[in-house]
Amino acid sequence: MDQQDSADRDKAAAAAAAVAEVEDGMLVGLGTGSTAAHAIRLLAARVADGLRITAVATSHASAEQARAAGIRVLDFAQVARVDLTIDGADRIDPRLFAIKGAGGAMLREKIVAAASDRMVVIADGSKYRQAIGDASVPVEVLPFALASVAARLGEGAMLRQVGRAPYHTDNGNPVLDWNVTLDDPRAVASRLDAMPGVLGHGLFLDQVDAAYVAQDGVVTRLEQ
Ligand code: ABF
Repeated sequence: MDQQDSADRDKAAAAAAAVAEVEDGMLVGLGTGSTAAHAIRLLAARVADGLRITAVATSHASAEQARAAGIRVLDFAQVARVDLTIDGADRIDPRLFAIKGAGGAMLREKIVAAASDRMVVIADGSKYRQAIGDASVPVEVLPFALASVAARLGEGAMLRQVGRAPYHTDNGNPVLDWNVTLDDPRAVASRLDAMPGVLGHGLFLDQVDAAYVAQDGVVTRLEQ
C-alpha cells in the first residue's frame, strides 16, 4: 500500500470514530476537505440504515456531497445551534490547537464550530504535531482590504491562487496564506482578530473539544 492510500485509510478510520458519536435526532455540522468527505460518506451510510439526523455544511462542496448521499442539509443561516460538528484540520496538537483552511473553508468552519455544542477534529497522523507551527495560517480578507492587510502582515503573506487566478472562498473573498511563527498562537490569533479587513483565519485555539488522529490504522483520541 503506498503512502497516499495509507493516509486515506487513516482519514477514513478517524472519520469513522467521530461518526460513531452521532446519535439519533442530532443536528450535525459537516466539515470540509478530504477527511470530512469520509465522515459525510460514513454518516450517509448510517442514515441509509435508519439514523435520523439533519445537517449543516461548512462549504458548498460538503453540502452537495451530503445532499447527493441522502443527508438532509439545512441552511445554516436559519440555524442557531448545532449538536456536533466533525471537521478536518491541517495541523492538530495535544492542546487541541488546530490550523485549518488549506481547503479555504475556515471562516464558515469557525462559525459552525462556534455554534456547536461539540466540535471534533478528524485527521490522519501526518497532521499531528507536538505544537502547531510548520504550516502557514490562511487568512480570509475582505477584497476592499486586501492590499492593506497584506502590507500589515508583511512579506510572509502570499495571495492564494488557483493557477494564475486569485483563489476565492465560498464567501467570494481572497485568502492570504501567512507564513508566521506560532511560538505564541494566541498572540497571532489576537493580532488577526483585531485587524480591520480580516474576516477569518485558520487558527482554531478554542473551538476544538476532541480529536481523532489515525496513524497506520490506530486511532488515538485527544481531548482536554
Ligand atoms: C478543512 O479540511 C480545512 O479547514 C482543512 O484545511 C482541511 C483539511 O483537509 P484534508 O482533510 O483534505 O486534509 O477542515
